[in-house]
Amino acid sequence: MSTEALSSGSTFPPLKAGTLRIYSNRICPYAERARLVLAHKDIPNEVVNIHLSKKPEWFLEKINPLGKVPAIQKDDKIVYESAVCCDYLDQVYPSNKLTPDDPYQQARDRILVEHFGQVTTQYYKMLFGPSENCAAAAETLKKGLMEFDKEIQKRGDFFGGSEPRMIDFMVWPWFERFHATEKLVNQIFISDGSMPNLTAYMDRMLSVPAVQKCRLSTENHLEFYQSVKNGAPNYNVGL
Ligand SMILES: N[C@@H](CCC(=O)N[C@@H](CS)C(=O)NCC(=O)O)C(=O)O
Repeated sequence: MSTEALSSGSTFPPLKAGTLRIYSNRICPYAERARLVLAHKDIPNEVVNIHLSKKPEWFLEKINPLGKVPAIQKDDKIVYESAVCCDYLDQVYPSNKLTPDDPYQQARDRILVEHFGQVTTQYYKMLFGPSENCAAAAETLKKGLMEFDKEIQKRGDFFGGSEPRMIDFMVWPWFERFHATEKLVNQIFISDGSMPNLTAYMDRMLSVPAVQKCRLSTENHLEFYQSVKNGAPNYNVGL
């Protein structure tokens, strides 16, 4: 169950022995990666949401000196950085394995995640950069996504092939936000029909149980981004 984000001045929520905890935030796409893995593998966990602009002091002191979500904790073991958390969870809870056994496929998937990093860079430039650069960033973003449209055509229904695998959960959170972003910045970069494989993929992902469990609606994302633009991010959106 997701609860309101804890802020500076809050006290550290006592740990329950043997319970896996995720430090998360309802709107963070990186945290969503780890929550998708937890949901897909049906790993019991407790969610502690962190207010990202008024972080609890204990979060930096005890959990992640980088101050970022996600982080996961079980007893005295703490792991952070989304890709590290996801790989760690996949190894420690091996049922419903998400990472390919074949080292070459594993390497290719990691390379694809690196390429996706360029897509997210353009995405944030478009969203939060100077408005005069927005159209150019949207155009570059679209070019980047075109490559993913070609890639999924080669790979199958999902980037993981016939079913969603780790690679899908690493990239999905941004796809989830694209329709809200198009409305917010008034730029079309995915809904113009030029990437039919990718838009079919987005529809398909919406019926994946882990995605259904973790996602926020387009309206929720829109509301959050608007709250950021207004200077008062609402990290409890949808609660
Ligand atoms: N490289 C990190 C990025 C995580 C990240 O940037 N999380 C954001 C929220 S979406 C955050 O915690 N921001 C707080 C901050 O940077 O101070 C990861 O993959 O986990």
